[in-house]
Amino acid sequence: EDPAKLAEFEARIARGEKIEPTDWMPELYRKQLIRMIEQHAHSEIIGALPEGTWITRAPGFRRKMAQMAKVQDEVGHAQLLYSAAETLGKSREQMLTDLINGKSKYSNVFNYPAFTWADSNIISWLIDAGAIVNQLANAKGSYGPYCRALDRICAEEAFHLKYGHDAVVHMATGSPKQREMIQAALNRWWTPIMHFFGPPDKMSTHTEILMRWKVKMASNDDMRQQFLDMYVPKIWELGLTVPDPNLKKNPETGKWDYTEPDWEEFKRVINGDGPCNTERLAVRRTAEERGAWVRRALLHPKAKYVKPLA
Ligand code: FAQ
Repeated sequence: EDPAKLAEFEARIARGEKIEPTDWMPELYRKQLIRMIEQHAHSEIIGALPEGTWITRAPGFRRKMAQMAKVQDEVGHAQLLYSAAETLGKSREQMLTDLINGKSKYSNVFNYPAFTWADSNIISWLIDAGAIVNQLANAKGSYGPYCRALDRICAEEAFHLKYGHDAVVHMATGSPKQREMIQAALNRWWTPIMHFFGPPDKMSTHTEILMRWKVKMASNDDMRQQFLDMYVPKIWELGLTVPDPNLKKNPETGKWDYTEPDWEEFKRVINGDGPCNTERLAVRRTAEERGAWVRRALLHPKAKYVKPLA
């Protein structure tokens, strides 16, 4: 790679300029962004599934409507992110093929089941909270199309967070059975949530280069700490407990001490061997097969009402 071009590229990033699709960029920057944005897009469509199963079973009409709107938003986020990734030269079809074949990763958390309505509420509150911590930071990053997509996503996620918080407050201040259900769900989700921010910095493969090029604006451990700072007090406020006896803020370091979640479990889950990986991919595969005729019709040169995409 041309050292002069690389130096200019890095100088632009240092000045806080955005890199746009037609600008020169190192191949590794392109490759890393495709990997990360694609994984993020897949997480949004797969992420729609655990909560999606609760649309028909949400308690009451208003909750059903809100749940449906939220799930629909998540799928919309995937659309924005696939478009952002496409600007880097990988087609949407290829990305979806790689998802279905298990070649691309997506967030660990969506490989766990939402057993009860309370699980769905914990996802809506705390997974969205984690996503916002990550996305607000990275929206200030260097790649224009990804940052603009993240800005729009964050605006909608802010609504999801309020919806999720409201649902959890309702359960936590409800009957003893409701409190028991929400506590049980929190216990089930705590480890996956701790995993959500990625492996500890010392084990992270990509953080160094991604932070140098301002794609990632904070390390995995820093994002995890920020999440704990913002949400552990809110969890405690509701009279709920976190299933980690070692979780406490260390007055000396100003950081949270916690028990390391099982990183072997994390590796298994992100590499295809979690409780729901097979089921999640099977749903996507069916959706692809059933939607194939729509895509064929849209792309047909004689399609009358729709401008061909290609
Ligand atoms: N799950 O070197 P690092 C959402 C992989 S959106 C699965 O630290 P990096 C919205 C990583 O890919 C949630 N895999 O990686 C919603 C790499 O594997 P590779 C998704 C993970 O990229 C809410 C290996 O481990 N958000 O929730 C995970 O520097 C509610 C080494 O790791 C994003 O994708 C994980 N948690 O940092 C929807 C945000 N963590 O590729 C519905 C964008 C790590 O070498 C309902 N992504 N891995 O084979 C990022 O910010 C980063 O990619 C990280 C990982 C922070 C996820």
